Amino acid sequence: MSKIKADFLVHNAGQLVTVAGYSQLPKRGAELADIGLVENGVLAAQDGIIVAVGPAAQVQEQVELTGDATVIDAGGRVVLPGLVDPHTHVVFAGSREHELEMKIAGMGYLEILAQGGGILDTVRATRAAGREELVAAGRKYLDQMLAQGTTTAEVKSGYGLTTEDEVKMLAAVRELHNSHPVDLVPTFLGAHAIPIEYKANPNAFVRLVIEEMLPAVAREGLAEFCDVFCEQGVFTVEQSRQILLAARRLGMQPKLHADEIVSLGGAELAVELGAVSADHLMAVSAEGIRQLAESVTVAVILPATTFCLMGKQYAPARSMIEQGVAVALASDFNPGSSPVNSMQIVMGLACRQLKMMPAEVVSAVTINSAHALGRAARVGSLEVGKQADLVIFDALDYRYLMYRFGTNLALTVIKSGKVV
Ligand code: IZC
Ligand code: ZN
Repeated sequence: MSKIKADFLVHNAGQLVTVAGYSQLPKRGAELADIGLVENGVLAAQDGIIVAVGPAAQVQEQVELTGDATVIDAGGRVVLPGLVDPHTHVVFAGSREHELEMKIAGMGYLEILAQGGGILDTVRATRAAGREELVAAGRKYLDQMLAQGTTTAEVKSGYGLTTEDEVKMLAAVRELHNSHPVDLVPTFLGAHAIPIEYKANPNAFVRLVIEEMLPAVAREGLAEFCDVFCEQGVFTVEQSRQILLAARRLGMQPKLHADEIVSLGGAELAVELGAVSADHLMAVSAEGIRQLAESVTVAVILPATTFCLMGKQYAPARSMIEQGVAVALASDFNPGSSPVNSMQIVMGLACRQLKMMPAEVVSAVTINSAHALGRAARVGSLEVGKQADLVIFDALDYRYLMYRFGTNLALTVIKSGKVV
């Protein structure tokens, strides 16, 4: 029997968590706890693609190493698929630490925004920044994310709010995607806030998004998805529907900031449009949960946002899982509501605040988050044919990753079969 060539091998993984078997459809209910754990596992790759994975004896029999192969001893530790962060705003200028005092004093997120701060503060800084400045800032944050185990991340525009500045942001995302190891998935979020100059006429801004921004983004092929911040005082359900329908006509698939603070029916709209994901859902209705459970839409939950907003009400993850909603987790990294870019912190919060079990959390930050980005055929699990994106953690049991909190446990991050 001829052996499979491999130029990369990780062996002696005490727990090789493959999350295998769910590349076609996202996991629901009890499937979330099925994480394909292999004891004393080995993974082999060639040219960045996994060629063999499983128990040591089996894989070692199948593969033959090339002369220059990289061989890594995991030292009995935990190995997971590279983490997939399906909701971030990682490209922006400036920062908003001054909001911390306002929030401690009890001021709400939407109140800060209504006074021209919040997102609009970051819009001012981002408009003033050149593309190179955005790329430099984004690179720093992506370095931090990669070092903490994130190998694929979605990135939204939405701090430009003019055609030129939105295109500038997405061009920065493209430049980062082409020059940084983290794979980036671009989303157009021109409808992130009503800019000050359109405050008296929000519908004119919606027209600008539909008639000018979307065609410009589509022309350059700058975004795969389109998102809208559907929220009280931001964009209504009807405005969100119009924007996402127009985006879909131009080939951009819908995503939605849904029911984050006020229950407006965002989840229901996401389902109606067949959106790839409905994100936040802290204020989702019972009907919204019921509809999500019967849909293809992945519910992306962002517990670091609730934590940083000092919110009392987390998204009802347990109820969603029990009713059959496909649940994923993301950081929502942004300069306002979630200055958190560590998926490990999100994982710790998911156990403590969402009452998700550690195995469910593993699925929610790997294969289900890949589904929330339409990337499940390529990443999110350790299976033959997929990208060799994996992380060796300084842990002997995967539950230790959620048990510890706030320390980066990623020891070695491997992207497309290369240590980064
Ligand atoms: O900059 O505040 N929720 N958009 C919707 C955000 C948070 C990002 C921000
Ligand atoms: Zn967001």
